[in-house]
Amino acid sequence: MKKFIASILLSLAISGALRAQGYVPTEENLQNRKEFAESRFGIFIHWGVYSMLGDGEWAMNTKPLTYDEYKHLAAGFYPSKFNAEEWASLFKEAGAKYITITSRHHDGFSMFDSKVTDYDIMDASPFKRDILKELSQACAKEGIKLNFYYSHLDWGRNDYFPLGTTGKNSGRPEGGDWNSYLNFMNAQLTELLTNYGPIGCIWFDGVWDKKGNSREELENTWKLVEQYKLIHSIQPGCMVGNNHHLPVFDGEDMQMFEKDLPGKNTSGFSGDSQVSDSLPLETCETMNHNWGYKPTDHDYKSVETLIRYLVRAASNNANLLLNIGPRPDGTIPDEAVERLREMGKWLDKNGETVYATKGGCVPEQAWGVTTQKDNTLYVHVFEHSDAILVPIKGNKLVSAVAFDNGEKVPFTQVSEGIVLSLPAAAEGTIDQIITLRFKNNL
Ligand code: H79
Repeated sequence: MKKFIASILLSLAISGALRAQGYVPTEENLQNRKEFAESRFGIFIHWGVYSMLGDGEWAMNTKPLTYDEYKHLAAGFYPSKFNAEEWASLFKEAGAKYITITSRHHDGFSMFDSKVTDYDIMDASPFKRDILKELSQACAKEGIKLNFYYSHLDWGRNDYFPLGTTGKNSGRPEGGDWNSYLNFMNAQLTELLTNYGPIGCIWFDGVWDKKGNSREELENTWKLVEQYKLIHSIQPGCMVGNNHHLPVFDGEDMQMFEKDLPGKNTSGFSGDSQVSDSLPLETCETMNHNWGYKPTDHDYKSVETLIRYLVRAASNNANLLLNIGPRPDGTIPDEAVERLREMGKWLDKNGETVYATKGGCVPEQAWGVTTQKDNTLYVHVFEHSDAILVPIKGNKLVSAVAFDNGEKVPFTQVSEGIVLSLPAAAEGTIDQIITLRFKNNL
C-alpha cells in the first residue's frame, strides 16, 4: 500500500514537473530576458482617458461611475501636446532602457488602433492618432525597447462575465459570453504583436479580479497557457509577465513585484509570490502615490529616494520600472520630468555600477547595498561612516578605489571580511560608491 501511494505521489510529481516544463523559450527569448535583466531601468506609463478625471487610473471604480457615464470621456480625449519623440528623448536622457505603457487599462479603453473594438483612440476619441504606433517609432529611433501593459480585467464589456470582485457598479447586464471576451483579448494581443514592431514584454495585470481561484482554476478561467502560446507564436522573443502576485506560471518569462522589492511584501500584494530563481525580476513603483495622473498629488519621492531605490532593486537582481502619469494634454508633470532628468545625470556618471550588474554577493547592510560584475563588487554606501565592514571572505581583494575619482581607499582584511576606511563624503551624497576588485570572479 505504502509503495502504491509512493508511486502515485511520484507520478504526480513527475507530471507536475513535466507540466512546469511545458514551455521551452526560444534562443531569442532567452537573449531578450538577458538584455532585459541588464537594462535595470524602465519607465512605466499609466495614461488613458481616466487621466482627464485627474484621480488615478481607478477613477471609474472609485468615483464610482457606470460605464455609460464614464465612456463619454473618450470623446473629449484630445492630448494636443502629445509628442512621442519628446517623450522618448526624455526617457533616453533619464537613462531608461525600456518603457511599459498601458495599451489598455481596467477601464477598457484601447490607446491604439484596434479593429476589434470601437472603444479605442481611433474610433471613440477625436484624436485619431495611434499613440502606441507613434511611441513605437519614437522609441525605436532612440533605441528604447517597448513593452505593453495589458489589462486582463475589464470594467466596461458585457462579455466580461461573470464579473469579478471589482467593476461591480459599472451597470452591466447580468450575463455575457466569457469565451467571446477571451477571443477579444487574443485578437487585441495579436494586433499589439503584429503592428508595433518587436515588443519586449506583454505585462498582464488583473487576473486577481477573480478572487478565490486556485492556480489551476486561474489558468483555466483565463486560458493562460493558450494565451501565452499565442504570444510566443507571433513573437517568440516577446516576454510574458503577469502581475498575478503568485509564483510564476508555465509560459512566463519574467516576474514582477508591485510596489515591492522581490521577496518583500510591504505593499501587501506579494504575500503569495515566491521569488523565481531563474527569471528576470522587476519592481514597479510610483513616483508620487498614484499610477494615473492626479494633479493634487504633489508628494513625489525625492531624487535621492528614487536613485537609492533603483540601486537597491539592482542589488536584489531586479529592474526598477518607475511610473509616470502623463497629463490628459500629453505632457508629463514637471515634478516627474525634473526627477527623470536628475536620475539620468546620476546614471550618466554611475551607470556602470547598475546596468548589467547582478545583485552583490554581500546582502544589504546597515551602510547600504552591493552590486557586482565579474570580479568587481560595487559597494554602495547610503549611510556614511569613517569605516565600514564588507562581510566577504575567501577571495583576495586586489584593489579598492572610490568610483568617482579612482583614489585608493585604504582597507584591511579581518576575519569577518574587509574593513574599508571611507573618504569623506560631500554633504548630500546620494550614493558613495567604492569599487572593489578581487582576484577571482565573484
Ligand atoms: O496598474 C496599476 C494599478 O491600477 C494596478 N496595478 C498597478 C500596476 C492595480 N490594480 N489593483 N491594484 C493595483 C491594487 C488595488 C488598489 C486599490 Fe485602490 C485600493 C484599489 C482600490 C483601493 C488605489 C487606491 C487604487 C484605487 C484606489
